[in-house]
Amino acid sequence: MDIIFSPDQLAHHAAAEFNRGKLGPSFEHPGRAETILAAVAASEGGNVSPPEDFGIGPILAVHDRDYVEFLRGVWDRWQAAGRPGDAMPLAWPQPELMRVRPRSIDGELGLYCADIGTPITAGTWRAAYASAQVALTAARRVHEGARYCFGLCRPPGHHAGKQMYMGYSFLNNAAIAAEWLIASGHRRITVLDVDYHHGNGTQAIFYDRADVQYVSLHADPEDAFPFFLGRADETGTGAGADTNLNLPLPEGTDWQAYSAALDTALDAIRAFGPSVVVLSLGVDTFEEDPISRFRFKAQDFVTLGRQLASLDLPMPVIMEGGYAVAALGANVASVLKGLQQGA
Ligand code: Q9C
Ligand code: ZN
Repeated sequence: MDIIFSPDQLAHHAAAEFNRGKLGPSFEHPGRAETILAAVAASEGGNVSPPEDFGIGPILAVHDRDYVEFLRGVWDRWQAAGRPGDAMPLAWPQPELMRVRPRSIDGELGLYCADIGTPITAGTWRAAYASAQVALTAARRVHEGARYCFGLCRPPGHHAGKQMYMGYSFLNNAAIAAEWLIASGHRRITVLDVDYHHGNGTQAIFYDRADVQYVSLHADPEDAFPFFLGRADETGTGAGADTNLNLPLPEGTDWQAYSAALDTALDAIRAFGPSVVVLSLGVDTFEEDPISRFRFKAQDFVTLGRQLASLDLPMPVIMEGGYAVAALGANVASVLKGLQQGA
């Protein structure tokens, strides 16, 4: 399977992150991409290509222009203000406040940011832009006939909304790829999200769309990030009624329980009848993941790949989360192996 990756993606590097009330090293760091790249290049025979540059157009097909311009320029403005650390908001416009754009950079950050775990750094825009181009390139490879292509996206994307960043995500790589595939002539697309966390951004972007189905298996948001979206009764709206399927699962879910829910997900995808499936692949379902609470064993990732292959559909594979760095590359390589072995 071909692998798409750009060294620009290493440019985002948050100095620190709040975890359980304590400032510590960031879980989402450049070493994740490096270890995945080493493992998949070894197991897939070294077919690594840089992304093509699709420009800003396909990004603006998903994200609002003011948000994209904010992301592109915020670091320079933060620097010009003489700030010594990474860029983070000081306040957020909850519903009892007004959603207005203040002159203050601290306030403007709160307009677009939704959590305290996603600092912006000098290289954030460069990395997020490259990550989106990686997803687009993987989508194009599949559109042009490849069965699978691995887009080694980093930073991840599935928490990013049209005008919102959170959960280590700035641009929604999977949504950008899916929208590009629709624009390229596909009439029905599914985004299948197997990251531990609900892909709130992807769901929201396509919630009223009849042509893009979103299907997600994830930790129940009653207990887990992103908390405020991802429940089973969120099924889509308007023209998109019944095109959204959330399968929240309890903490401690192992492969056996997951596999049963995955059968439900795959049946829903077959019923929808897409011509391509964009896979949002997170391996933070692993039992040793430091911020997650499922119990996948290493070998379960091969089985996951094989079960996904039973869809018998072309699939750009878009990297999302996974933070157990020692096993991260092997777990991703296992999914790709299982996909190619087939059901
Ligand atoms: N500070 C993805 O897997 N919560 N994002 C972290 C520890 C945010 C995960 C809690 C988790 C976001 C793409
Ligand atoms: Zn995740």
